[in-house]
Amino acid sequence: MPRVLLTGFEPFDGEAVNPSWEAVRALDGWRVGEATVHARRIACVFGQALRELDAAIDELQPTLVIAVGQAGGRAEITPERVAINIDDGRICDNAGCQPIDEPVVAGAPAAYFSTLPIKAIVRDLRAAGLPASVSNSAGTFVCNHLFFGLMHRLAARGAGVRGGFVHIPFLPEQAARWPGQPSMALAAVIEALRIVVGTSLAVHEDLRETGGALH
Ligand code: PCA
Repeated sequence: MPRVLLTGFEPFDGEAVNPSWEAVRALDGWRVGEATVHARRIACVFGQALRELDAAIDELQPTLVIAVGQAGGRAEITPERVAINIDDGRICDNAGCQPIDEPVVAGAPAAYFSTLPIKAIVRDLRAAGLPASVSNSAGTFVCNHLFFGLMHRLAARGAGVRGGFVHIPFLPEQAARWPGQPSMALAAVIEALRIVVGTSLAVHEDLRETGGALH
């Protein structure tokens, strides 16, 4: 039976929750067609995050891996297009470490593209009434680090396994502490991730939309 690995992060930067873990854990055990979703929580720590991801992939041998992270300040579900080979922490991770301008993997390519159908995902999210856009930067903190490590592993020995990263907004209770910040209700995020998984399983060749319609 095919397995889908969904990862979410532990809270970081003084927050009490991380919506990525709250949302993916709600989908643990979800059967979607032939596939079953497995949720794993990842530390918000450079290095350790990749070791935990590797262990989860070794254990589950998934056919699809979708990592999810919080992007405070964003108002939409944003599938990421590209992971870059740089760690440059604006803040410390949960182990207090702040790498500056270091490669995620020394000697690896500068970047990898997501192998999820990011534009089809945005199309399907919008059709379901959920705000979404393609993002062209996952930042340079632990989310990009995890995304890059995932794509590097899949490129090297993924055997056709597809993967990518999706950033999600704050939950309303987080945004309430930061007046003016956008947020999205947990139920909407969970619904969005169901669509992200379903579209990723169903669509193997992404749309070729031009004109910025899905950006
Ligand atoms: N968001 C952070 C790291 C963990 C998370 O959920 C990021 O965007 O890098």
